Amino acid sequence: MNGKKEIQNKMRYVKVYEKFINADKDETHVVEIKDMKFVPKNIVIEVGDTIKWINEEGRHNVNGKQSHERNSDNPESFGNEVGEDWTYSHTFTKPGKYTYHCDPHLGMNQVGTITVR
Ligand SMILES: [Cu+2]
Repeated sequence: MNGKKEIQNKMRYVKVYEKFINADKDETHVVEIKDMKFVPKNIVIEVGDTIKWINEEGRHNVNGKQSHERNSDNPESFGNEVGEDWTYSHTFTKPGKYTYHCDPHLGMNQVGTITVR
């Protein structure tokens, strides 16, 4: 058998295998609060992934709770209390589109979206 072709075939198996492994890997995505904004503002993740928000710039929070009218269509609630210098993590187990915002700065449009697929 042609040696080069054999290697190409093996590489193809490796790539398929890597894709399979990575599809199963739960990832953590970081969203930072910078200049009264969530960065990135909109993010797409996979079911089982975690978002870790990092706030090192003043008083903020994450409000993705269904009890707030903006977020009533969220598949599940998430969020934390207003405060300084925190990190907050949430693992998303339900697919769908989520909205959230910062309560003190909703008027300044400090908002974000998460699409879980
Ligand atoms: Cu804020």
